[in-house]
Amino acid sequence: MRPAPVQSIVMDIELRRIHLPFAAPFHTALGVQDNRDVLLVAVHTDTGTGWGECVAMNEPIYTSEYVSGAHSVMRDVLLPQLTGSAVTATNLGRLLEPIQGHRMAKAALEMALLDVELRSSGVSLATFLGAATDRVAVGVALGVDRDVARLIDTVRRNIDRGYRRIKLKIVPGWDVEPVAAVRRACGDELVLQVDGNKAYGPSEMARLSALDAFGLAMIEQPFGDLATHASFARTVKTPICLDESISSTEAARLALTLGACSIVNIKPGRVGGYLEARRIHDMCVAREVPVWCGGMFETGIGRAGNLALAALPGFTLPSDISESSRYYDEDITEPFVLESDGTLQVPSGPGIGVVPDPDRVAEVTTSVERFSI
Ligand code: NPG
Repeated sequence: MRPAPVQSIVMDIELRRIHLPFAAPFHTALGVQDNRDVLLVAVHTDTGTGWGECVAMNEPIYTSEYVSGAHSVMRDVLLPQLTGSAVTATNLGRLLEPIQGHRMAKAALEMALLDVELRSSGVSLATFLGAATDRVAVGVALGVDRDVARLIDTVRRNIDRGYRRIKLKIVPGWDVEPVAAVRRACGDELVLQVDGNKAYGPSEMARLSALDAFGLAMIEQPFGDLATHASFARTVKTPICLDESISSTEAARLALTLGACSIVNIKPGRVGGYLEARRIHDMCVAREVPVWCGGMFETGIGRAGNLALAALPGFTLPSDISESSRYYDEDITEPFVLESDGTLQVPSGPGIGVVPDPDRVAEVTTSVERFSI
């Protein structure tokens, strides 16, 4: 049986913005990212403090959510909605039900509540969610690099580092050629997949079908809508995975029913939290659909939570949970370091199993507000 978290009395909620530069810029169809402006949520209760991370990006380029919007909806709508209620991780969804969307903001709040409640019960998030392992196989996502020789070099370095699979970002005009070159240079053994981040239109289907020749593990979200993916999936043998389109269990069920994908990327922030992420996992397991955990350049806080989720038995494909140094020279928690077998250790301590370093957090903080609810 899955353990239930102990309820804590919420005293106040801290909204903290931090600014972290990336170790190197990251190019995708969505543009170039070279830093993250992160919203952290700390829930202070009678039993201690819990931390959550909002994965909304600096700009509304991945989905409509973005960090300043998440901060504002949290302060002006979500927290006032909770005023006067005995809020817990389990009743949060119901309390916030009248508020449409804003899943990344809701997820951050849920994560902080889960952390503090599980901490006071001495249970890890991994155990609470139903983890089947203490190590998670991980891959790495590589940005668009239009210099093929340098791209191959980067792929080789990451294989040598131990990553279990390589995901290449693609954009129209930079897809078949780099994939062919990497496959040729690195051999058939390499587990390789691509991610289009919705950058393609239906007229590019025929061109994308050429990717079938390279034995890819999957093609991830080339288009924006389910119907186009469903017709594409009927013409290619490479499995299709969806990311941006999967906003909830119902969205995932519809995508699978329509044949728009046969693999699901689960990002807890995108779907409104770890509890909904687990529901999607359970639904996919029941349908024998493999899942993996996507990444949003998380700090150690989000990375810890994602490792707990990715330890569930349906996560049979390597997740986008790179080691911390891939994105940050200095994180706000102890860094996650890749094991030689291409896995990361699932935190086993209570709650999310990591705590931010107060000095490091103070160093990168740009604002802090505290609210009583
Ligand atoms: O490892 O955390 C990571 C990043 C993985 O490439 C990654 N994320 O589409 O999944 C994605 C992509 C991304 C997210 C790109 C948000 C841009 C914004």
